[in-house]
Amino acid sequence: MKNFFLLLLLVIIGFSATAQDSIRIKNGSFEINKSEWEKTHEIDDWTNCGLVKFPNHSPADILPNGMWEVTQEAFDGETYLGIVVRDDETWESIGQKLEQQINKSKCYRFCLYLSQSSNYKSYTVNAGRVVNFVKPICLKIWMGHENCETKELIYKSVPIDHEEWKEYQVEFTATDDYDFIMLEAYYNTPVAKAYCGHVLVDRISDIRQCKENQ
Ligand SMILES: [Ca+2]
Repeated sequence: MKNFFLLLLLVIIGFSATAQDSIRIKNGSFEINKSEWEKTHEIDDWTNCGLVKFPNHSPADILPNGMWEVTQEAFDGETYLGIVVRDDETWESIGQKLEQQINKSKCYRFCLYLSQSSNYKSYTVNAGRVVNFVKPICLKIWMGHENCETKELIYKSVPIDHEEWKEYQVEFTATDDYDFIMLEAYYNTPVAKAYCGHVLVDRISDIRQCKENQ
């Protein structure tokens, strides 16, 4: 019986250590109640930072939703995130408060899945017509002290130009403690002229501290 309690104690300690090492991204698979989303266009657990910066533009999309001729299947679950850059120097982004703080000088890792749709058609005022938003763009990931703040860039993807979902690994060591994360669509810079493009995002894993030989 003594051994049983000792074993139980070790399991509890092990579980606690694992829990502390792992920071969950809330709704990292971008699943929604579709009828609610159609009414509010709010994404559960995320703030639409693009609307804060560019209030006259449309919000980030949960797809597929019957719009923009996007029919790509989700990598995980039913839906995923679609964020765009536009020809008028505006772009979409979303953010959330992390359940635990990211600590400075510690190495963290997580992964996510990215792809591009062959169609993402929307009207733009600048062009005066419907444009296919398919010029490849990058995904930037920021840390901040407040929601939607771009304090420290921890990741910038390559321009995403593939229709199949591919896993991308993020590894970072921040220079400060942070409570907020933000995902941002951005042009493949340097760029002479703003253009229309998009990136699709699905299944962001938990953020874990780096371990040797991992
Ligand atoms: Ca999903």
